[in-house]
Amino acid sequence: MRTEKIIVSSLQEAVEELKKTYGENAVVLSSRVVKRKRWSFLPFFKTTMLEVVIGIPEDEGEFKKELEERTKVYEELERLKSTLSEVMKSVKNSPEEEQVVVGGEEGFSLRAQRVMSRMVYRGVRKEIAKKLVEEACGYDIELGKLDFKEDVHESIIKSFQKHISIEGERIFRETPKIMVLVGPTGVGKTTTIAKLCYLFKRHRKKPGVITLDSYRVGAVEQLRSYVSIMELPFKVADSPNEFVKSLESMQDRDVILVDTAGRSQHDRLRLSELKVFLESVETQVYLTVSANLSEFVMYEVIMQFGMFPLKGLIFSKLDETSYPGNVINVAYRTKLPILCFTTGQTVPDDIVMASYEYLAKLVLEERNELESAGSSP
Ligand SMILES: Nc1nc2c(ncn2[C@@H]2O[C@H](COP(=O)(O)OP(=O)(O)OP(=O)(O)O)[C@@H](O)[C@H]2O)c(=O)[nH]1
Ligand SMILES: [Mg+2]
Repeated sequence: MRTEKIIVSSLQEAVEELKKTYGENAVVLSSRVVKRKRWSFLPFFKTTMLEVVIGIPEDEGEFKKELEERTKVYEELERLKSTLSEVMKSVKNSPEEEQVVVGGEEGFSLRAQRVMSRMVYRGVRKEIAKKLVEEACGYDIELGKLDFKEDVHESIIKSFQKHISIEGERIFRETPKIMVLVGPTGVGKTTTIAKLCYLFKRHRKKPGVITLDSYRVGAVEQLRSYVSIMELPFKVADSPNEFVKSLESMQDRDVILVDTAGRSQHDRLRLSELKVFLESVETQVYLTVSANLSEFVMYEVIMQFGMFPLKGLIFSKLDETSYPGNVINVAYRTKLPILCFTTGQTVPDDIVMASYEYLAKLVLEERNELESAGSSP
């Protein structure tokens, strides 16, 4: 194809000129506005004209081929433009840190990659985030990639349901008879018991409380004051024998919550003492793990307290961690059910019974979005 430039006053004029001079197959390839002197005898007066590049086919077959190629290039450019605008949007909407975490997940849509990045940024391990997002996605034929088939939260929740076990609100329907809270020192066992008592009462259950912690100065008084406000029966048991007697005295209760003294996960002797208490009756043991620990230390705690038949996990001090994703990693790997989270020092408000919805919020939403969504149940 041969090209030529013509100067005309309008596109209409260009098309007419083109047909008249170069025949039916000539085409307009491009045009741009230029300032030109229309009448040479007027030295300064310039007017707006169009410079049009026209293509004149020399050979019909060649011309068609060239036209098709140009169309392909335009289509390619359009596609590139839309991908870029998707990239720009995702860059604009996500905090800077999130962009660097995951990259090169070629098989995933940008949206899926962004969700993965956000999860990793919140502390979920990359391989776990990838697995969870993969499960939440389906193959999108148009994109040629894995993408969410429905709402992102809904899809992630379905994926969590396959991999993470939750106890949560179920304890208010299928209430265990004796719930024992164990865990390292100062993780929040006693305050969690007070919070749980309040929730049981709200669900019209009758709780009672026994403490096995008479070691720490003030421990008994701390719990007694919470329990007396709620007008619940309360006993202190110093020996396995007393423990059994206290349990018997609370037979009318729907649930008995048992507080224990904090034990370091390294103190096997103290842990064994506690084991003697718990062997005397059938109990449901929940391990309280502080959410602000590193994932490694969480496993260490779970291993050492694994000498008890653990029924589930309570993650405390969620308000003190920037990496709630650790909770997902631990639940994903250990398959232990999550009972609840504690989110602050205030009794009874700062507790959230675990749910898949809350887990999804934890790793997908901004911290302030989560707080405004309410941390109480
Ligand atoms: N920030 C924050 N503090 C909490 C939370 N739960 C408990 N605490 C605080 O942690 C401290 C220890 O709480 P306790 O309930 O006494 O902990 P414990 O596990 O019973 O402690 P020991 O009986 O000594 O092993 C207290 O100051 C609580 O107010 C929580 O979810 N977030
Ligand atoms: Mg305590």
